[in-house]
Amino acid sequence: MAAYQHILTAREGDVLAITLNRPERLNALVPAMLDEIRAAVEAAPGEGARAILVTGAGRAFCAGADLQARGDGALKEPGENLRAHYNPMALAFANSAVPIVTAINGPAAGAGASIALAGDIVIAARSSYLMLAFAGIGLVPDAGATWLVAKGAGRARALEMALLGEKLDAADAEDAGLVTRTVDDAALQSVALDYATRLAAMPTVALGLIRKQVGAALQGTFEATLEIEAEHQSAAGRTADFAEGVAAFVAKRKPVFRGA
Ligand code: T3D
Repeated sequence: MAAYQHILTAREGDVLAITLNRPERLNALVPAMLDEIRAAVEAAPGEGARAILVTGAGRAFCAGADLQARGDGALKEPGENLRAHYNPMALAFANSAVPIVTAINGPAAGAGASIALAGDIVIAARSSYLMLAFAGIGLVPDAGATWLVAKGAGRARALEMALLGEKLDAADAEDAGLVTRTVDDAALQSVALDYATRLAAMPTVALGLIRKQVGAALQGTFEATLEIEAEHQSAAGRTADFAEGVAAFVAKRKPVFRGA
């Protein structure tokens, strides 16, 4: 596994745990950190990980772009920065071959909210919140936040969150359909790891295809989705895990999926 400067990575069985690790700045994002997150997500399946778990070090999940670094004048103009660093990271999440669980342990603001909501399963600590903190500094939502919130919660909620930039607490985020489950703060990491571990023991190829086809369904027509389902079913049907799933069902035993 590569060594990183701004994130921590650790293996928990077949789960790759990624911890955003700039706690002194609430895990605010700098370009090198975005590149590291992308690299870790992209490398995970090749390194044998069958699920990814993302969380933050310290009291925050992530406070979005590092505004102090921008104050230093060290950064490119924002659009360029998005194309070079944020968008490749967002696409790495969207295109991951393995499922992603995010564990929101505290504030998830700006592009930090985008990362939090990029999980397939989003577990939020009761004290955590989401905040589209963009308009508050004269910017617009980015790193996928517009799409993720509008698709996840609908137009009215997306506009409210993006225009006003207020905090949305975990329980309200769950009600809005943005969060899978809200849990007590003390239980967050174990619940999130349980989900990731469960996903890592499932038929990985099928799960990767499910991620893709749900993404495609949110953008395509019913007819197009039917065709994608058929293509994906052919691919899933060729896996050893499908053979194992059927054999286990017939033998009335628990399947053991190998992820291929
Ligand atoms: O080119 C580009 O970069 C374009 C891309 C933009 C993407 C974006 O994400 S834009 C949105 C950027 N993020 C924000 O505007 C959020 C800024 N942070 C906050 O509003 C608040 O910190 C929070 C609501 C997230 C949390 O508030 P609170 O009261 O719990 O903490 P705090 O006291 O504000 O922050 C604690 C420390 O973290 C503090 O440092 P200090 O005073 O203890 O030395 C604060 O400056 C630092 N910090 C928090 N957020 C950031 C940050 N430092 C740099 N960048 C931050 N985003």
